[in-house]
Amino acid sequence: GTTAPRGQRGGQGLPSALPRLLRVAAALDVPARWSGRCCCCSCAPRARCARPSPAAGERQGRGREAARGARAALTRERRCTVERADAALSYARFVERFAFSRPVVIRGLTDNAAFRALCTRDRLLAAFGQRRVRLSTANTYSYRKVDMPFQEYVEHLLEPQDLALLGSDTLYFFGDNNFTEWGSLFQNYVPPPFRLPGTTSAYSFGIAGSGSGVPFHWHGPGFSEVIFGRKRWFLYPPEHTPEFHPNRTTLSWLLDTYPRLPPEARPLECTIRPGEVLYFPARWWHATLNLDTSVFISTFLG
Ligand SMILES: O=C(O)CCC(=O)C(=O)O
Repeated sequence: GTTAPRGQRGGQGLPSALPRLLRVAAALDVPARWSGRCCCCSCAPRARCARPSPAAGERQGRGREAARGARAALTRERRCTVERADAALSYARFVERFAFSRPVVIRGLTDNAAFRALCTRDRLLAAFGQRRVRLSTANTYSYRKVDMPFQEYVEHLLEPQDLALLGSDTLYFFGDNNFTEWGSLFQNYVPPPFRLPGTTSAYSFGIAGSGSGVPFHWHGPGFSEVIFGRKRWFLYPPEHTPEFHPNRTTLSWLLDTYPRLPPEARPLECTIRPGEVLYFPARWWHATLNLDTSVFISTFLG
């Protein structure tokens, strides 16, 4: 979507270059994986899961510790502090309680089983593999864009988040969609039925690896739905600017900053799964973390 107010720019190197070992595991309890490929270090093909060199010494120890932390962060589904509702939520109640004041996770609001069937890895590659997609860097102020064939993205870039990478060096496929070329797919998506007066809706579709996500930013209101995978959301009201670095990944924020936050400074948070949509009101700060390789779509109301 559109991004937040302009602010601090420029990278800050991570304190240590963590080894590639930090490719992190997805959780084991997910009903349907998108790729069908296992992506944890213990079962990845050897060549793709390099061990650090013995000379790496102390760095190796730190790396292992960080890898454990990352694995735990992606495996654990913490409690949901966002209000929940189900399909019985009326439009009047949605407007009165949520539309302009607080986020909500609604279960059963849409039925996207048919869309999900079109979004499997094989079907998307068969239909759109040769189409070019536009990737954005996964930082708060997404400036850099890279175009490449969808198949190349899936086969070479769709990997678990590397902890050593900054968000500004991580490419994320979300938004910037070509609605002409991909129209045959998007016309099968059933969006959440709730609209806000005077707004129209626009989709942003994406696919990203486990541990990836978008760091804190804000814009207009909208809905987010995962088609495959689980996505953890972190949200703050407009008056609470979160502590974060705009060029670092959500995963590094979760490992480094989140544990230091006193309870009153913690964000609202919730992990959404297929069959649930999350609504965020205008100007609410939000960051996302894909716990699995995920296929997802936002409906922006603007
Ligand atoms: O789904 C994501 O990872 C990013 C979603 C987001 O930030 C948005 O919809 O504004």
